[in-house]
Amino acid sequence: MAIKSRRWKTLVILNVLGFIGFITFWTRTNTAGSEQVAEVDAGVGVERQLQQQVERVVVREPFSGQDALMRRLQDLENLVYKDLHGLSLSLGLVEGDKGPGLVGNPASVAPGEVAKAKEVKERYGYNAYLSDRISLDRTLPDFRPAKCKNATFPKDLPTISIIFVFVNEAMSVILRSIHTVVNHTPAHLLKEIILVDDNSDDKELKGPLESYVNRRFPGLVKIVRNQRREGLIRARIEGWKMATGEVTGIFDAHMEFTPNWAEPILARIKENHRRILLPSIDNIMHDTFEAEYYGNSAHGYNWELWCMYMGAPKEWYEAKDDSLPIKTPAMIGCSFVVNRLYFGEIGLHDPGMNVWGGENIELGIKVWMCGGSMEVMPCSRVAHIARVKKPYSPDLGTHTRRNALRVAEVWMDEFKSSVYMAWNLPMENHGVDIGDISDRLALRKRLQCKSFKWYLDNIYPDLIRYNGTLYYGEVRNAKATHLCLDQGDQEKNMPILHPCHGWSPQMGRYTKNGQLYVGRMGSIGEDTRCLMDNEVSDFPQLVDCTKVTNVNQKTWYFSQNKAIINKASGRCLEVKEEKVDFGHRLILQTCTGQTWSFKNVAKV
Ligand SMILES: [Mn+2]
Repeated sequence: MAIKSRRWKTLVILNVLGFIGFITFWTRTNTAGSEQVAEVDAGVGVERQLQQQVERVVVREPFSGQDALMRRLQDLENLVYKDLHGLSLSLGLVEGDKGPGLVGNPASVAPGEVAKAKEVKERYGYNAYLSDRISLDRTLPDFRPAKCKNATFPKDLPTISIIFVFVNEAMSVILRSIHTVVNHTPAHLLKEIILVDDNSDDKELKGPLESYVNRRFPGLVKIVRNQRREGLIRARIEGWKMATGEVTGIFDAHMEFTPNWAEPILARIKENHRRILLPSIDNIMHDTFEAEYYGNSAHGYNWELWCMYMGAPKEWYEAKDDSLPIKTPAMIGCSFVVNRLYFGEIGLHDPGMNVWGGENIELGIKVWMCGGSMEVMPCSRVAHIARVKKPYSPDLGTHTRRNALRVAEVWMDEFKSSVYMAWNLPMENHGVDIGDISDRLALRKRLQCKSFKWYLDNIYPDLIRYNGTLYYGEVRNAKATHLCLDQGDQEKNMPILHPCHGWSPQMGRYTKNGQLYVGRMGSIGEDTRCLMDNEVSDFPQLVDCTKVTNVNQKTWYFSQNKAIINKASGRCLEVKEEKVDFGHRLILQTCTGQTWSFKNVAKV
């Protein structure tokens, strides 16, 4: 339907423009050699404006046959498409300084269009219907720290190729990414834009997108089309192969760029080509397209290798200059800039990873361990739509898990058990086929990279370490194997027995030091709570381990299929049949010989 009505609009507008064009052309050829432009009766105001613009663009040379005629038609076409925005109008889209949502303000659809907009949103994970009405050229508020605004840059910065990867993205959103990057990147630095279509289903993203970019930005845009869906990770690599600029910028195709976003980054890479730079990412709300400032931060991750924002390092705050680059252990992943050849040298993304997730963490770990660095630039700002629904498979976690295990096996040395723990997988016979990693191990060797311990000590000291773990996973008592040790109601600090489900509230860990933790593994900040016998209560408590001053009270003797005995009291953690929720209660009592088992054994 949308395509049909667009086609209809295209026809009408091209007819109108063609008519105006003919008149203009006719008047020009009839006054050839003269500076004077004939007055035409029809469409006076617009016509006059059009003539002035023709004056501006037409190459002045005597009328000489077909060549000149063709050139003039070409000029006319450029005029119509560029200066009068005919091409975007024909697609039902808006260019220039008009329409709703200017300067990043929230926009909304008319009351009568809400239902339609909702339907479109289900498809894309953002309000694509609204996006179609917002100018492809709209600007955003200047969120840069004040000091950035006076910065100057060398003229001879490296050139950049911009790579946008998409699958089934709304056309107006892709075009806004392209328009704003063209608008805000100095032309002499923008080598090319590469669109990687990861086998989208939407027909609009084939011919219509191609003809738009070729006419609107002649010679600037290259398109790579995957014949089958490769996933974001391999699709980025395809785009990189096509690039010729000195630097590559790799982005999601739902971004908006802002003035001077490129220069600070390119200057930083010019100084040292081993730096991977991340623009600061502000948010575009998926519903209203309002731009929202996101504070300056580094990008970290947890042991499942899900990324997250985290505070900048202490030194950055101490320097009291918010325009300085922020050292970061990894990246969120939707936008990064890297010297093209250097990205190749350090092995790009791991092509053996599938679809999405984990590649962003791998790149951070790898670049630091192998002699480079990764930084967030507060002076360089882009905005990104956080989609409520992601493309590709509905269960992205399966891919992320597999990719995370590849990262663990290649890069994490004695810390790799933590990734298995976080996903609650045994370290052997886990049933996840991670594929061949020999190339990646060879890469690490070839680049003579440092150890993961060095990386943790120096680059990501905030990540809580779990490599002192002996056993992990669900914890069962032999007398009630359908029940698992569970953190229970967090407020009450009382662990319980609950039917087993294996999710994080039942994640147990027993360490070399004899501590028994129950609950989700931490990443930075708060750690999991541990079991304590306060020598008074008949029930165990689950508390912040760092606050227990009597070490013996939080220390337990245990080995697989044996009793769990507290060091301070000598009492055992046991179960007792009772009329409580699931028929059994956890208690501390004189040992009666009950035994426990953890689901998994950690191995280095
Ligand atoms: Mn994204």
